[in-house]
Amino acid sequence: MPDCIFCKIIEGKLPAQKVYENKDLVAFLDIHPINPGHTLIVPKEHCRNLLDMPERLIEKTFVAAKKIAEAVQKGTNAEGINVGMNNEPASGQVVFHAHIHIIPRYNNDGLKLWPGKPYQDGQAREIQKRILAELPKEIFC
Ligand code: DGP
Repeated sequence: MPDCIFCKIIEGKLPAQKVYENKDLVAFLDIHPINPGHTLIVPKEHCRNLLDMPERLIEKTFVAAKKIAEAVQKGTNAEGINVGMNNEPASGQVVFHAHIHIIPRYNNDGLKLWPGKPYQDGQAREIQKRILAELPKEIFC
């Protein structure tokens, strides 16, 4: 994709602090880290986000993410790791080339988890029904 920052990093047209690379994906340090060592795992094939990724690539990317998360945790002496993907602007996605965030965390790093909010009466059952109606049956093989 000509205007994609991550495609340019993958092609070597923009610099990045890479920590891992194979034929399917690359991992490099996020330029605006939540904590030092915040790493992005990026499939080389241009996909918009998780919902656009073929399953074979999801498998490869998440298996690599687990291994890279272990290295990031050890290399930064982190006490925990957040692993996440933002999908679409409402969730915070700003770079529209799929990527997994690996974020080192510390017990006293001052970052709060997202606040939860309680369901209203009947709301959980209703949303459960709507999600079930959207799930393809073959997913439960
Ligand atoms: P997201 O909100 O999930 O789309 O996160 C995009 C992340 O990409 C954000 O944390 C900052 C990072 N980022 C943006 N541009 C660059 C860049 O040119 N180089 C690197 N290394 N990271 C970038």
